[in-house]
Amino acid sequence: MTDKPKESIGEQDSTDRRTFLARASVLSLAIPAAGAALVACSPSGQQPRVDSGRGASTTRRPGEPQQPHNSDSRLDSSVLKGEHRAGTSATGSAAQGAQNVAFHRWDPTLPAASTTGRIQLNWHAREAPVRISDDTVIAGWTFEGDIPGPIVHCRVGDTIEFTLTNDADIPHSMDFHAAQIDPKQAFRSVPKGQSVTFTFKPKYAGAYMYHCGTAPVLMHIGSGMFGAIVVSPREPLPPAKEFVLVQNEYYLADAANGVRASDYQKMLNLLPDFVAFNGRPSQYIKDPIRVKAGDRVRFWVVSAGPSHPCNFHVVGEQFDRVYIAAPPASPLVGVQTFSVPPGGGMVYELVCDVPGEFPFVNHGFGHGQKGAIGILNVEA
Ligand SMILES: [Cu+2]
Repeated sequence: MTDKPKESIGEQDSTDRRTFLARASVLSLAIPAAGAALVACSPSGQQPRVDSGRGASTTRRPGEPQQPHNSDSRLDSSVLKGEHRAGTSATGSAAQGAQNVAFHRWDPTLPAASTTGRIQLNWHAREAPVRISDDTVIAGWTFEGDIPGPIVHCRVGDTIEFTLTNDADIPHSMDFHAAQIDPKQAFRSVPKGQSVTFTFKPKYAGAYMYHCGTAPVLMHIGSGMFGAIVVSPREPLPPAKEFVLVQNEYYLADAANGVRASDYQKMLNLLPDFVAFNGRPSQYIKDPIRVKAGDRVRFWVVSAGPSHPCNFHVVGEQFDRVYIAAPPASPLVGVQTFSVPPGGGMVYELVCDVPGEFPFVNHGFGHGQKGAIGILNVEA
């Protein structure tokens, strides 16, 4: 990994387009799969080239520090072009019709796994406004029109046949963390109107992130292109009430025409406006997750980031099992709090011995206070 803290978080006030492009290239080169996705989305549609960084050209003004710059990044960084506000997600149709977008509670219930051993997914990358609370609509970049994207639930060894079609003006892609596959091909960016198809068989159980890997990845995840794929083991886990929680941060510009766009500079500065479970800050305070006393509860928790972990804790409870990797192997027993790193997923189990209202929180309370909090309501 190339670590460039000065360029990532140092100069906060620069809006210079050239500097942004150079930074975006630094980010993409720092992440091999993203770099591959970057070069694979050449406008000419030619064979993707290996992006080692060595062949990168440099575009800079006299006196500017030299940074790696890949000329193919023009397409990916088209977020900066056109009539929308530079460096934000207010592209294409992301902000259109926002006043008419209704709030809906994002259902955290884990859907049943496919019983056929085969799942076909035909998804679209779409720009769409998303209401994340009563008073906030964001200009979203989405999978299937919502944030997070749909939950996928399969079992180890199932076949996932996935197609992404890009309806948006700028390129997008899909990176499933549950796949072992050539990222240069499968996770490549596709321009508007085009599709990418790939097939994989998850090898390990767990809660896995998926996300758009198009450069700058920070911008694409930060604008809403992420979700969870839950891979259950072949041998079913003990019966439980199962829920999926995907944590993410929002970094938002001021409202324009009733919509707040995601702001790339704020993402670089790592200080979110909101942190949410399943895309909506504090939604499960207003409308709790309900179970019965005696139930075993299993949370499949993914931290989508883009930059912060989820320090998951349930007030008044203890986890009798935490699987930091593939369940049912090697559980941690008797855990109060355990952190899911950005880009990771873990499985938390508890038994609700007594009725009551149990807050589940990101115990990094700056994040809890910004919306990474909900209520588990245990009814008698
Ligand atoms: Cu994207």
